[in-house]
Amino acid sequence: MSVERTFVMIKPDAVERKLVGEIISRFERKGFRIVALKQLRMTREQAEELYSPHREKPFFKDLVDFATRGPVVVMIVEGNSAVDVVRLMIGSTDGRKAAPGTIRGDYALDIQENVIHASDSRESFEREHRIFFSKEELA
Ligand code: FUP
Repeated sequence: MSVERTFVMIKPDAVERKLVGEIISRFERKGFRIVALKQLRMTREQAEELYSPHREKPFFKDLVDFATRGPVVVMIVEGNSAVDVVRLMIGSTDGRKAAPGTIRGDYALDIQENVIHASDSRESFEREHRIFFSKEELA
């Protein structure tokens, strides 16, 4: 087991629905440490960089519109195997197919408005967290 970090973003739909506390609680109760946390409104440039692997997909513009329509909460979460364990906790991309007990399985019914994002690899974490956090913020 290795202690590592992952990047998590609570999306505008979940902030609108006042699910922020509930979602952060799940990570804390699991045993993760919240290393850094803030609420902000993403710029289009930040959203385009976050979703840059999907730049050529037909849903890219819609996704950026959605991600920038209101505030999001971004955080860095730390603990044993954080990348893989947090991905298990958030569930499958499509809320209709995500297993009950996962965050998307419990709170989402849509593939785009699916409540939460988490890095899918250590490489993604390295790229994604730098969009929102400076070195000084990673205490
Ligand atoms: P995930 O890693 O589970 O967030 O899913 P992906 O990296 O496959 O997709 C990134 C985001 O694109 C998802 F959160 C939702 C969005 N998406 C769509 O809006 N439409 C699609 O058909 C597929 C993904």
